[in-house]
Amino acid sequence: MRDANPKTTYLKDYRPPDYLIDAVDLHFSLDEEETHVQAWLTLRKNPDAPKGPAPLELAGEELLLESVRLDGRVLTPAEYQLSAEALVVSSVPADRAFIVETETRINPKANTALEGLYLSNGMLCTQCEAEGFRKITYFLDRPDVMARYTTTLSADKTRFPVLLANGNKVGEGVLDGNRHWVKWSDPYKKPSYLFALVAGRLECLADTFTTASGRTIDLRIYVEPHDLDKCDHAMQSLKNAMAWDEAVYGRQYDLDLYMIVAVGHFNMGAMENKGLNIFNTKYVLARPDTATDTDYQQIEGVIGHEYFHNWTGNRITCRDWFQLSLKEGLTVFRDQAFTADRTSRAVKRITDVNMLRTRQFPEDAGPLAHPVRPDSYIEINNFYTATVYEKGAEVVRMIHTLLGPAGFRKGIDLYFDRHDGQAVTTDDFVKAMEDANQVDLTQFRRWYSQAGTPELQVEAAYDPAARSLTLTVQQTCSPTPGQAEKKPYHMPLTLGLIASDGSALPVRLQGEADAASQKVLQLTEGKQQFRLVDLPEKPVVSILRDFSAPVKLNLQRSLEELAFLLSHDSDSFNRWEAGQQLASRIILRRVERIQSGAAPEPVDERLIGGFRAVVEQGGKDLSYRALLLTLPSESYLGELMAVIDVDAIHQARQQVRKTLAEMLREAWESLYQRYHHSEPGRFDAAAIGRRALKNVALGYLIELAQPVIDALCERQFREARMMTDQLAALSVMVNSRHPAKAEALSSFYRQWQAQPLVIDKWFALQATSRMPDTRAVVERLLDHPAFDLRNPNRVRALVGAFSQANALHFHAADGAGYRFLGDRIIVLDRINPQLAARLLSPLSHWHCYDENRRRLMKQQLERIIGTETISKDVYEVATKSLA
Ligand code: 0A1
Ligand code: ZN
Repeated sequence: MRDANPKTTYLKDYRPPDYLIDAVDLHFSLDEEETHVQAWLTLRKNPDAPKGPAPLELAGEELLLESVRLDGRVLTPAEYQLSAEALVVSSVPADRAFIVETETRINPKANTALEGLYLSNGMLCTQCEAEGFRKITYFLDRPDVMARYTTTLSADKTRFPVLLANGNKVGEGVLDGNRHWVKWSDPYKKPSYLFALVAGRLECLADTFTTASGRTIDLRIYVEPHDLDKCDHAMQSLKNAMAWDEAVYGRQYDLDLYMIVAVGHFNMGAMENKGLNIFNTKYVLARPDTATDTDYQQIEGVIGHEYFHNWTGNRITCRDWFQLSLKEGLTVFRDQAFTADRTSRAVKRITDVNMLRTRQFPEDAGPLAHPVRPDSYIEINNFYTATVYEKGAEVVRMIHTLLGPAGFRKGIDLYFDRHDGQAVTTDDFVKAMEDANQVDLTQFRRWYSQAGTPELQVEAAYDPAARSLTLTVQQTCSPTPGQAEKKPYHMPLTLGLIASDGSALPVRLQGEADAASQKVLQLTEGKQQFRLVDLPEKPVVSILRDFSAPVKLNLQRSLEELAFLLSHDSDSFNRWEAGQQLASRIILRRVERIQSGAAPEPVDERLIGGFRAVVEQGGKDLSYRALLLTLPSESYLGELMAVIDVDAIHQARQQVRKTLAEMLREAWESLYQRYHHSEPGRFDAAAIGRRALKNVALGYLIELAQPVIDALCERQFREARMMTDQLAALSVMVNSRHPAKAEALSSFYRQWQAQPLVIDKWFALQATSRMPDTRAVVERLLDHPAFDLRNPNRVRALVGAFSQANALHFHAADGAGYRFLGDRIIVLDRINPQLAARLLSPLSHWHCYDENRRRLMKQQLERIIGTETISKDVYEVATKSLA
């Protein structure tokens, strides 16, 4: 291991910094292999820190120190201590401001971890969150140290004609030797993780946005020159996001310039650096023929997310990294609402819940479970998790549901007023919500400190004589590592009641005067009863509408009742949910029969009838209909089993798909015929819906294994002018024994070899195939000339897709899938520890499988831990997974 005994950081040990930095002046002389960094830090003792002298400890890693000065005087080596992690100056003035000046050298080309300053396709760029700034210069690299930055960049004019940093450009000039310089100044105080610079041969798409108060903001999207034709959608998305934040939150942009740079090598999705966002190309570049509808929507979502961070993250930032969800949970909540407003509210909610259930719920149920506000970490980069982001967003959403939109807005306004320019905690956020609404959220705060997914047991008893319904709700939460006992949560349960004719019954709680078509119940006890009155008939209960709390709900229902809700629930989430439950029950019953060797039963008529009604009757939101017609995913079905049986799940689900394909054949055909016309370049919700529905129909039709359908599919592949259609057809071919499959794959490759993002799709499609030779194909693809372990998108497309989106083959009973992943992680860890650690997560779910698989998965984890030179990133995930 690089560090024999990696150190754990605890929330309980938080102390304010001993020193503050008011101003930072940085000078970079940029070069691919030898960048020279001079930093002038204006420091002073923190008045809130304990009095008396304290050594000044500046974090720094992988830096070559050339000199240190204190107030202009060169320090001798005896006056400071240097270690692999820090530069410590023991004696600095305690009673006045002083300047520490350092000169260091770094090698961006050697930086394959993509943290700090690195090279991507010849362009120099930075990634500083969470603790990457210390790989650029010695610094108080913690978010509660906020400073004003000026940055001067100089570089060769030919290789780096464009030089960018945070803030506004305040000067530029030429230098000898074909070099030039540009100076940037950021008037806003910021933590070091928001620092950024970019240098390269870039071109930009420029536009402007006029704010509500009439200021004109320059907008620029910088890309490699050949990508300039794929920036229009990103630009439009940015303008939409700016307008939305003004309309919904009353928040305007605060600098004169907003820049986005797209880079081909990036560990995550994108980064909200002040005034200079750096994005993974995947979330910027789009052209109708290269990007799918999902890509278009995700680009708008991620552009929105980073833009919204300007207020929730940058102006108000985190006190320490345990508070990460302060900015991430809130900003995800904001970007979800933005996308819901821009697309289909129902589809967005369902997509988000699907993601929560298949990624966050397993995390919360496994050895890596941690609270939304974790208590400790070894490597903070391991905590950019579904829990901190997605569950964090659900927690904010519950506050929104409890307070209502107006109350929430009051709370967030107060939060902005109170904390602008500060580094704060999730507690400060909740406090602002409380104070603005005069409510007590003490118990609610448990959502931040307790890990695990609560389970609700709901029973409904109707009393015809009293015309009342008693709902008994019990909540429990299983133990998680370090938390044996859980206390009850405070959560909103949105409730509707439906009459036998499908109409809404008024919801009135006993003792309350008003009735409404739905109500938000407040659950606070471990066991609690709600009495609903004035009910002329026994209602069908529709609870947890819109998925009002991130919980697992158990409520006994007949298949009849589920079919009824699938056709009648006015809550679009619960209507979809009913269909999913209906299908899940039927598929899981089949799984049991497969396991016991019993003959399969025919597929229940209620599912077929329910689907038939959805196919035939319509409804305006076609994307929503496409979701109603999609069976629960294999990973969600797995979530519902005590011991996941990947083979039986796959087989059972396939059988049901095939039956639905056969029974509704004409309906699928007519759907396909109705919507198959290509509509190049159209990305409105209606056109997206038509494509989604048509491609769902095609997916069912191909299960019929008939030459006419094969031909239909091939035609769609060849004639498509939109990537959504081309990829959908190719996916169907790759997952079947289509005779033209091999030819289609190679022609797709030839057509798109110059577009890395499309080639990523080509890798991922093959990695997620259900066909029996998939693992062999994946192994072969490792040797493909276009495969590159240094490019995270490529690694995710092949290794990530195979291990996270192909349960059937990854979990092959002989353990070959696990060994494949173990091998890759060991090699990758030396290149990019952060990415290697993220790829480990499938192995942490060993407890969900049978004895044999458990053993094989743990074997790989042990093997990884036993590897010499393992990073602390991988060490933390692997050891905690086994604990
Ligand atoms: N703050 C970014 C995500 C991000 C986090 C870490 C990174 O590198 C380690 C990069 C990006 C966001 O939420 O979009
Ligand atoms: Zn974020």
